[in-house]
Amino acid sequence: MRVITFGTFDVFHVGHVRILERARALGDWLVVGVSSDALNVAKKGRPPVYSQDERIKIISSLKFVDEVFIEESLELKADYIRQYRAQILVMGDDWAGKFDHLGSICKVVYLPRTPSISTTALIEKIRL
Ligand code: C2G
Repeated sequence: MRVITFGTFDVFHVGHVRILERARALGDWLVVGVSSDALNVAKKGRPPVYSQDERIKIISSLKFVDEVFIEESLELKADYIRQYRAQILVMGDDWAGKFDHLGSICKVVYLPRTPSISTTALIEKIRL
């Protein structure tokens, strides 16, 4: 089964590792859409700490990731799912319910987030 997931994966941390590991375990091929710098500027008003090239390099180096591409728009999920022939879409449960409409083209699974860690919390901690 081919699994797809999406994310920014900025300031890479163990919560990111755990969702990717669990996503891969649902099938035997994991494709990861890494959000572009431009998408982050448009949606969050600032670029990520790590550039998209750095984020792509990190995600590509993981043993449980098979394929990586740049996610250029949040609205193109159905196209990416078809293009990469994914049978399962995995998202963290911070997105619960948001992608249920894609259930017509693939199985949609929301996995629990790892508690007590986030890019935002890490940035705050480093700043102190
Ligand atoms: N995550 C997690 N546990 C954490 C932090 C993050 O399981 N403590 C998961 C998120 O639920 C998400 C993935 O790690 O599935 C990547 O998180 P983000 O980089 O915050 O991704 P996000 O900005 O939510 O994705 O189409 C989605 C976009 O690409 C944006």
